[in-house]
Amino acid sequence: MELDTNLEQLILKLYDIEGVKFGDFKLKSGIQSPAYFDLRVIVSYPALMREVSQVLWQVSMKAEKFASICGVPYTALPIASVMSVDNDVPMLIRRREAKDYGTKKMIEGKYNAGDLCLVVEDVVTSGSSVFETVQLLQEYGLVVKDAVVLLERQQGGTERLRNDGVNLHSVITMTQLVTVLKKHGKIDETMYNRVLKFVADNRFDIPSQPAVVGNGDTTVKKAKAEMTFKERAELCKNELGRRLFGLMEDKQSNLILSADLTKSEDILKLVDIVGSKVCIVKTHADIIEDFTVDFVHKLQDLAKKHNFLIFEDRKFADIGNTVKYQYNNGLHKIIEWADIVNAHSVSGPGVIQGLQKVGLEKGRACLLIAEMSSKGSLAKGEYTKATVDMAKTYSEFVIGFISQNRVCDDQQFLYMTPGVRLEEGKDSLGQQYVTPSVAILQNKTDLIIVGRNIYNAEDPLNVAEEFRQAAYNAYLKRIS
Ligand code: S5P
Repeated sequence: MELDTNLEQLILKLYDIEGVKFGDFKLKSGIQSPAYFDLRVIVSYPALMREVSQVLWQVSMKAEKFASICGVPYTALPIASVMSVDNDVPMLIRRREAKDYGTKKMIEGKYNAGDLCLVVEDVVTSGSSVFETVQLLQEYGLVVKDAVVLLERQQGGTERLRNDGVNLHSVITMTQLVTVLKKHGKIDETMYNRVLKFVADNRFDIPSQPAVVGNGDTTVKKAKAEMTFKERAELCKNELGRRLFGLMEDKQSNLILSADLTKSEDILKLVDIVGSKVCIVKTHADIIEDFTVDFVHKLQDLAKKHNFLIFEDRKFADIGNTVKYQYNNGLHKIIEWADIVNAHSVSGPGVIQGLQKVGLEKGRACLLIAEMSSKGSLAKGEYTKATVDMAKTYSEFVIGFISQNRVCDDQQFLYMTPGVRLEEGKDSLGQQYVTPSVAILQNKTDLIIVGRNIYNAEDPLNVAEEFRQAAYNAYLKRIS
């Protein structure tokens, strides 16, 4: 466990610039920790930045020969840049801003499918940040076998990553760090013991029976990540929401058809063709030129035949009293036939109160629009956060969100993403598209909403099946 003097000096420098601190710190997770690391400060110390990059480069020699390197954003990004320039090895940049740059490539730089890429990180705790970057690189066809990290906190990250098929090579471990700092009188014996006890007590262990995914030679073992739809159903406070969670798993579909056609006959024809592939059919009643009660009855018959729910994409946005009438009255009488409706949060909680006043007793449910797929949407940042808070307050009626990302961690909610095509891109009126796997795996939403790509297809059934498989397999991968 002896460190050479250069590494000892490096640890002391990191301590001096307050990249490593000791005391009582509340971590993001809410846990109280005696040690805290913030290596972002390194950018203010160029000589130290170079030194860190050099030691990381040295340990990267233990890795299989790689074609490029990629830093985990943000702290490791400048470190990877220095490693790249100093050693003349190409770099890739992983984007983080999926939210506002939905259609942009998430990996920047030149690469070929099958290239080996080394991931660079500053600190590893559970290994999840490194793994997220690895997954994204893999989605773009790159291969990752190794990652390097400056500080391994010894809380199970190395083991978890190994379980995911990634060898983590570290420059310094937490034990080495506190040993050096104690030796040089920077921390006392009590703090030294506290840190080591904290590490031992807060390990992220690998589940005893990891799921096995993949096939043939590429089979890897992965830690179980997340609850299934069926498990999440139990958290949902709305009966229809619970039914939807179950239906998705029974039908193996997290695909929503957006039936944006203007003639009722065309809609019914399309829905009968693809109904078996979807869990929800979404309508825009106000674009249907020949809307009648008869159309509604036929749509409901199809919903029974193919077992899907009906979602009227009305996007209510007025005061409570008005939306109550818009929902219950008027030509469309939406309350009579739509299982699910949605609302903008812009007018405040009154919009939900108005809708739930008539909707709850009929067993209906609502979604809030937390983000939009269109370019320049104002639904972001604080607006999105306030929308999430509103949903939590009214979770008997609100079952989830229209959003491009998993806008909160709460698994009682469903996250539904529009703007999905088999290839990323955009239309001429501001719509921005991501692929099913970006939506479900990377942005961690639950359902995809697809319109034109299906109803304009020559063979809507086959295309719908392609979307169903892509979205459901991405979900299976996420929970495995
Ligand atoms: O942010 C949004 C929210 C919704 S509900 N962006 C969207 O595109 N939608 C709806 O999803 C939109 O009104 C349309 O009905 C569907 C997307 O259709 P597509 O043809 O672009 O797949």
